[in-house]
Amino acid sequence: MSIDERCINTIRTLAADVVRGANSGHPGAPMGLAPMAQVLFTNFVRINPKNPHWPNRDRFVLSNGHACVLQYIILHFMGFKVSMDDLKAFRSVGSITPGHPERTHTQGIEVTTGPLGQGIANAVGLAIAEQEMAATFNKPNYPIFDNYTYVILGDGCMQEGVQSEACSLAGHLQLGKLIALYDDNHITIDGDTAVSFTEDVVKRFEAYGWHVQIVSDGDHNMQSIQQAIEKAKTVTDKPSLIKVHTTIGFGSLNQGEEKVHGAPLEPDDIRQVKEKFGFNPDEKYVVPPEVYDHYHKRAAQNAQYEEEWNQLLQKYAKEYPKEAADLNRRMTGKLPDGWEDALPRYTPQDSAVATRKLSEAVINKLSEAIPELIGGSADLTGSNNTRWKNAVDFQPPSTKLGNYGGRYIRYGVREHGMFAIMNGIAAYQGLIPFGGTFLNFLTYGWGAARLSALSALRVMYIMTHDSIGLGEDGPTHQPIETLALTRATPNMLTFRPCDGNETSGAYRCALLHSHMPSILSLTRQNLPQLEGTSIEAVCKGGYILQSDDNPDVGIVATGSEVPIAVEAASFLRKEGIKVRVISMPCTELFDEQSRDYRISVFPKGVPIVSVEALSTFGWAKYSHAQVGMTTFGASGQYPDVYKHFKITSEHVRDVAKDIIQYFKQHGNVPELFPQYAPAS
Ligand SMILES: Cc1ncc(C[n+]2csc(CCOP(=O)(O)OP(=O)(O)O)c2C)c(N)n1
Ligand SMILES: *[C@@H]1O[C@H](CO)[C@@H](O)[C@H](O)[C@H]1NC(C)=O
Ligand SMILES: CC(=O)N[C@H]1CO[C@H](CO)[C@@H](O)[C@@H]1O
Ligand SMILES: CC(=O)N[C@H]1CO[C@H](CO)[C@@H](O)[C@@H]1O
Ligand SMILES: [Mg+2]
Repeated sequence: MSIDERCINTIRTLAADVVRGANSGHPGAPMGLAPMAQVLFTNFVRINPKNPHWPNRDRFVLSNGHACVLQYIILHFMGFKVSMDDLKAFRSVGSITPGHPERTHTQGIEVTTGPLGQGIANAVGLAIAEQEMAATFNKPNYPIFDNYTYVILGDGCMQEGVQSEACSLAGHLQLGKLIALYDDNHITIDGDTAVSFTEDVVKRFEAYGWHVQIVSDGDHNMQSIQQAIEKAKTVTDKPSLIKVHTTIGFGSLNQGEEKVHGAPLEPDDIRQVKEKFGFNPDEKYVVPPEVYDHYHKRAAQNAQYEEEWNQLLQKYAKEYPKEAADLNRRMTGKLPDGWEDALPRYTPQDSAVATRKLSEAVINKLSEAIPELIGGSADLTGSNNTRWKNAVDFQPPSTKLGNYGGRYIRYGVREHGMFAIMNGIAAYQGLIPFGGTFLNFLTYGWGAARLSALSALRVMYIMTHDSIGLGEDGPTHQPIETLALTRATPNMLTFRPCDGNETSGAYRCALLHSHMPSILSLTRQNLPQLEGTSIEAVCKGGYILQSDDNPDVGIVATGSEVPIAVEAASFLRKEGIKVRVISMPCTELFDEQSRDYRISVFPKGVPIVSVEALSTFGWAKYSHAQVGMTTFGASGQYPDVYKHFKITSEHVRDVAKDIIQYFKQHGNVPELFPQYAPAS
């Protein structure tokens, strides 16, 4: 038996043991993918367990994340911090070997995968980032960034829409360093792919502009896998797809059937697998020393590659000190000194402007101050205002539409793809992505947006047309429930700024939170610059914009409804009622403030009315009465739509008066942030 066969059989038996040990998981794909992984990791993928974050490492993505036992085993073989005990703890709470790969949990996992289709789209982002970094930092004789993004994906990923969006763009962008291996095993959970997936994948990818090869026997013919990857590397102007025919659960009595997809193999089956592959059926979790040796040799070789790269970088630093310093800064995640000074500030005398336009002003400034910002839009550049003045498009030079040093990506009408690609770009290190579309289309790509949060990536979602305030386009385009969802999502910040200062403040906080995504919810309609707004206050989440002493009532509002609250307050004052107006650009950050601060903003005994032209869901936490949406919107000129749904200063005034009356009659105003008293 060759050493390669020995390694492959070890992967197969160990995968069966690990899944059986956890009594949960997916043995079929790892067993079928073992030869592919063996070829990839012992000949191609350059990663160094001693320094998992080496900038010019190859990136590997397991898009069919359910096969993660395979990835954990390879990392273990190589000497990453994944021990045999970690493998034995697969899928248990607190382990570094969760049920699907998570970049925040395990060294060597580049992106979080499992929701099918995301990984391949992330890989497109990683490959974009590599091209961008290469174009920015490489100099003649200094290929500082020149490495590959390898992906394995299965039938499930091939069927998902997000994959099509991203791969179509990858073909257009001619991402020659992206190499995807498709595990064509004809099986998904429902059985043979004949029941639902009969398209010609090869033709589809060729039509996208990919270079496509077929390996007809991925179970035995390592040579052909090897040759196909070598060939793929020589194709520099197209991404590569290698369709590899494999047998799911290879070696099991149920090989080739859906039974091996997602359940542990029966103990008897595992015994016969081990006998077949030359292992003692009475032993578990066996890794022959020669297998470790083989992988450790490869790891040592990779460490050597890194060493050579470090030397290259040292020479580079002497010749290009400025670039080297910037590269170093970016890799450590530090923003450039003084970037905050670039944020525009406004005075109350400045004219009324839509926050999407104010956002454009911020982007114009920050694109210069922060060279690692890389923007884009899902075909709404004009109305999103996401493209700065001197922006160059990120495009293959052959298109004559831009170049790879360009920092503006034309994502096309591909929201889900854009979000997943941004996750890949952010995961690469050294770049900060932002992308624009209408707020209502955030949920078109929610699968990826949620993963930005789960995997702690600084991605900025520039979401315009953020309420019924978009007017004529009507309810199909008017978000209602969207911000309730983003606010309910852990590790994600939702900003709805009300004017220029707050828009600058929203960008500031978004950039300062380096381990979470931010949603910037921006208006189409013009908004006045409100006396008392501040950049700095945005990071507190909510603050007193204006207040009479001992107010009778408070009005809390966000974004375009803050001016409505201010006008309602002036009406109330005319009637001798004392009012406080609270601007709440980010409820999540407000919730993090001390209870003392929160009570100083929402004093005990003062009834509060909330105003937001989106779902009222969630506002009961900050108010005793809510003005907002409880239905879908309507098509019409935006002032008429606001009137129709009674989101007006007059109505807010009336609700405020009503609630003051109500509490006069009914006694105590319920406290909004009661001190938690644990039961004894
Ligand atoms: C977005 C998404 N939908 C559904 C699932 C549940 N799921 C996990 S694996 C799988 C089938 C995948 O088939 P394939 O990629 O061919 O994997 P194989 O059975 O060959 O291992 C499904 C539907 C998922 N993980 N993600
Ligand atoms: C914006 O903030 C500055 C302080 O940074 C302040 O002087 C100015 O009045 C604020 N603008 C508005 C419109 O409140
Ligand atoms: C640092 C490093 O591994 N660089 C390699 C990236 O890939 C190219 C092409 O295979 C190699 O020539 C580099 O040495
Ligand atoms: C539709 C729209 O608002 N387009 C605007 C986008 O931004 C450019 C430049 O700021 C304006 O000129 C357009 O009117
Ligand atoms: Mg399959």
